Amino acid sequence: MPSALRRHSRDVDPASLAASLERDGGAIVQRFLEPEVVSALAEDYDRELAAVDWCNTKGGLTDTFFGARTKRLHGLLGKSPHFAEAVAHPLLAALCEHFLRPLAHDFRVSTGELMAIGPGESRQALHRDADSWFHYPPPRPEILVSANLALTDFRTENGATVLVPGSQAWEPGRKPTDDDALDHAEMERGDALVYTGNVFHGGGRNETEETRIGLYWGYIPSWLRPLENHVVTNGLPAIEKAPKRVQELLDYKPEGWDAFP
Ligand SMILES: O=C(O)CCC(=O)C(=O)O
Repeated sequence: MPSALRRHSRDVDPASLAASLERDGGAIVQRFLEPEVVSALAEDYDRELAAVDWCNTKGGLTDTFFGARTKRLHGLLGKSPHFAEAVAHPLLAALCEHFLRPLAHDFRVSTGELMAIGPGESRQALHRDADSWFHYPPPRPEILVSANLALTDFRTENGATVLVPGSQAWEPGRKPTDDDALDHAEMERGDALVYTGNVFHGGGRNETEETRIGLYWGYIPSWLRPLENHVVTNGLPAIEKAPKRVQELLDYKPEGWDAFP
């Protein structure tokens, strides 16, 4: 059983990257985006993060899954136009071709979520993101290809994402136990963890005084409904300014939005 995620450079052959995801369910790509784009994203989202409280998506109520000391943002294109560069990343397009093209004619972004894990946050329960479509349980093909871009360094101590390599291929019903090897996706700012919807993972425990910030987004076959309605969360002007392929990936079609404020 593999226990450590492979690390690739940004110029990796997409077939090798796909092979790492087939083996482990995830891999790290170093310097995934240009440092200037990473800085611009971090600056735009820092401003938005400062304006919300911990556990903001649950109205401040303590929630062990969403995290009592975690902030989450959606509508990420409306908050930073640079999100378009993340969404259109060629390596993710190649992974979608590998995992999703056999299932559908095209792909869509399901949701984008900025996840800021604050000091004192505990480890999130290990889960599979593809279980968001719980009416489509395992055994199922990979229906979700995701990235978590490090906007701060990710370390074991500050809440780096925890992943159970190989668990994407487990038999239906098997759940992680203390005997299963965990990998902490330690990354430098600008690296990205890319992973599939069937692999068990979760946010890590943050024992430091820093906030760990990850920019998550994921792609699904175009026939599956996205978790986020991107026009509603981002606003029409942000979508209309985006490149055509990004509009398609965000499930935007020009018809019918005239009445939307
Ligand atoms: O923030 C992370 O590292 C992962 C969080 C996660 O998997 C989730 O909230 O679903």
